[in-house]
Amino acid sequence: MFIDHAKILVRSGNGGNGGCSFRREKFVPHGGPDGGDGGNGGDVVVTASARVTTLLDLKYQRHYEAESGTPGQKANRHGRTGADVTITVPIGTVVRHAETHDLLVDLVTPEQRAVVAKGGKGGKGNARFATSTNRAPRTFEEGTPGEELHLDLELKLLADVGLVGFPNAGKSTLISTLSAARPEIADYPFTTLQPHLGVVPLGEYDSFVMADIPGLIEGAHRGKGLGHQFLKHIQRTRFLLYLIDISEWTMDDPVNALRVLQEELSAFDRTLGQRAFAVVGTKVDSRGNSQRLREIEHYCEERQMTFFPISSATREGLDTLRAFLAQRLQEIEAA
Ligand SMILES: Nc1nc2c(ncn2[C@@H]2O[C@H](COP(=O)(O)OP(=O)(O)OP(=O)(O)O)[C@@H](O)[C@H]2O)c(=O)[nH]1
Ligand SMILES: [Mg+2]
Repeated sequence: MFIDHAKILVRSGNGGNGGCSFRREKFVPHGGPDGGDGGNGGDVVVTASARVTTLLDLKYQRHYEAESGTPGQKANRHGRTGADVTITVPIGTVVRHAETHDLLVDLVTPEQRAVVAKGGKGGKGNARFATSTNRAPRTFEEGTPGEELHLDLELKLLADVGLVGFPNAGKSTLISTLSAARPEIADYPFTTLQPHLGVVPLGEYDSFVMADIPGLIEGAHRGKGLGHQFLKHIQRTRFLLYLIDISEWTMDDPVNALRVLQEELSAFDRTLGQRAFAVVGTKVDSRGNSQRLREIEHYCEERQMTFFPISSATREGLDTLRAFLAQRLQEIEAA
């Protein structure tokens, strides 16, 4: 199951108290202070891993507690440091303080890690308080307590190109033709119920990441269909493709489809509506209604929108589209 939001409670370990003891050896009547320092408490750490793709585990385990440090011991022995607890989350996870909503960390690279609750410090043992005038101090420090806080974690996928379209437009088919991603594909609406990422290879060394999200319909921002909850997963893309089904099997007016999609994106996030994009007419292997193709082509031409006719079935236009995306991403990066 794909879960992109979770709230958890974390607690770092307490610092151990400093020790308070005196040397007691046979034949040494007044031994000096020998209480060691307390151990530091363990931290709560979050780390991003490409092997994790959902926050589902955090729905099952909602409490995370690091170990406390142990107290300092006699004979100047330090207490043991408490073990950290590490929470592994998908890349693209944004961690916020649940109450203040302050951003704690945005984990955008693999293996990136951050301490979200610092362990308490161990206290000094009485051995550290000995001075020339006070050779037998009973003073020792207490360890400082760990922190406890509620965290709000939200996964916002990271991808270069986002696919947007009505249900059945051919989004999942396109990503599965260009990448190794294997989302479900079927001839009914709302086949895809969760976002999928696919790595599109470019030659031997280069690649970009494409995101397929569930289909959008008019009124998505008011909760129609699957709503617009999935749009957050293309919020961080640099380029969008609006996929418009131009085959004879749909009744949607292609120009209206494009308008509705753009409006839905703008209603969700104005900047998303202004993101760089191109329009893609899908399923051109079905030429039953070339009128539809001409309409959308003409509409795009008039508005200087880049348009690509493609067919994932025959691969027509796919190489051109991929090369265009590679080029545009490079330009966007350079800008
Ligand atoms: N003839 C033809 N059919 C296609 C093409 N691309 C997709 N289809 C068909 O169109 C239907 C819908 O394709 P999907 O890729 O599942 O569409 P989607 O946009 O991911 O749909 P949702 O996940 O429901 O939003 C499937 O039956 C596909 O086989 C194409 O290039 N040519
Ligand atoms: Mg799909």
